[in-house]
Amino acid sequence: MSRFDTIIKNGQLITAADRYTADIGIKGGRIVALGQALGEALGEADEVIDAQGLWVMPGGIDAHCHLDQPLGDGAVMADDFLTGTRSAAAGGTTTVIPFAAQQKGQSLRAAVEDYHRRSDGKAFIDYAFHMIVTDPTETVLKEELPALINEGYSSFKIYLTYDDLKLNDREVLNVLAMARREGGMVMVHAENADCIAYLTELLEAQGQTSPYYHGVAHSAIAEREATHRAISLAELIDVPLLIVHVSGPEAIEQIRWAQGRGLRVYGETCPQYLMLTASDLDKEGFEGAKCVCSPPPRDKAAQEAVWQALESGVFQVFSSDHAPFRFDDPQGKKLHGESASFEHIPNGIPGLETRLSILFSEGVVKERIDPTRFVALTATNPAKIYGLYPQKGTIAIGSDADLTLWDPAARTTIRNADLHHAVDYTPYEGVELTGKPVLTLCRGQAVSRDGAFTAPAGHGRFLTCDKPTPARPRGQAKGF
Ligand code: DUC
Ligand code: ZN
Ligand code: ZN
Repeated sequence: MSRFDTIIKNGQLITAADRYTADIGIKGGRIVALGQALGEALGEADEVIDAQGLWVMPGGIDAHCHLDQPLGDGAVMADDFLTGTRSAAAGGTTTVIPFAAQQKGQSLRAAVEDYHRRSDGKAFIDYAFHMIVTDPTETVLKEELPALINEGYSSFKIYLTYDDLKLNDREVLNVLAMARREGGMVMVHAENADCIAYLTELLEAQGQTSPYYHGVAHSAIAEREATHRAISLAELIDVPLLIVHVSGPEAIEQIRWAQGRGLRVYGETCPQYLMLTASDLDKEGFEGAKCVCSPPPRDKAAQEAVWQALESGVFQVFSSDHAPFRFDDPQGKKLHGESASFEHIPNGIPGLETRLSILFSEGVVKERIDPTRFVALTATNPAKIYGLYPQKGTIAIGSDADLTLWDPAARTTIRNADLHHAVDYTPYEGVELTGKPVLTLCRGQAVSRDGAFTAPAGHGRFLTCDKPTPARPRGQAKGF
């Protein structure tokens, strides 16, 4: 029997901390050796991959994406676990964490069981679940959530907007207190529901209903207010919190303020806030619907603020928020027809496959962030924040051999026809990039090689998550 199943030779290894040239020995899906001149003796490995000239990074962890999530309004997500994880793998991602969403009135346990049925046997890469808590009843808070957190579903999202999802402040406090007791990580969608409803009513009364006005109704002030409120409620309870999909300077300032005061407040942003602006919602006819997401893309100055927050460490996580709706589809963006008001357009844009390449090209190649920070944002920090580290998110002995080999100089142009999701568009059509993932390995198995799939659907395994260390309270609160 060979000492290694696979050796990756001569690559430049990049982790969140280091950058050096070495060989990686893989056995049984794990990294078992790091060194120089591994596998020189004949027969030491079944397979040798020459990574000369390539960068070898931990496979990406996309900690915020939506796959086959049931929606109450008739809209249907285009990607399930098969097409979504296929697309993610082609883009260099080896773990995804989508959402098992509780419908109001539904038990959380039932939502998780349903989501297992939807994912079983379909994924190309590994996956864990966040939960979405919309109905924090006493049973949910006292029984279901504590049990689920202990079983490996250790993070969940709450919403401050959307009528069918939002919690009021008292409910948020109850949920935060439970997270503190049980060690769960809370993610917050921070937009003020009443501000959005007020502006929507005003705009619609004036006939301003095209997709562009989605961005007006979802004001950055509404995002700032909800971000500040979520942080204040978390401070009251003394529990860490992660603000997801932050779009611009107003919310960033709140997070920076909290971090400056020593609070454990984390932030996530996404490619759309680097690449798109409100003008992308202001295209001819219904075209702008392709970029309707919440919070919406803002302006160039906001993009710059998001870059600065990525560079300076205000953000820990860079996710896609892949929320896949087909454009030309009555179950997608055209659910209520092309002349429907913006408020009836399904929210979300696709991005699982393009997330890493965009940050690599725009961030690393253009020298806004260094490669180690790229790894931290896209793999190591999400692994730590969601309880998957060190099994996932790094290159270390004993870690899963989840690795992406990058050609840092390859030039590509994003074309939807070349992507592997089931959505009929990408908001980044025609964007030119430098740097390309050429080989993705999940637990040592090559899954995607130059756009071809080399592992079966079903290779991906469900992962349970530990209670994350970053979810531990500071220990300031009394009486909880
Ligand atoms: N929130 C998300 O997290 N994703 C898509 C749309 C939304 O509002
Ligand atoms: Zn959200
Ligand atoms: Zn989302």
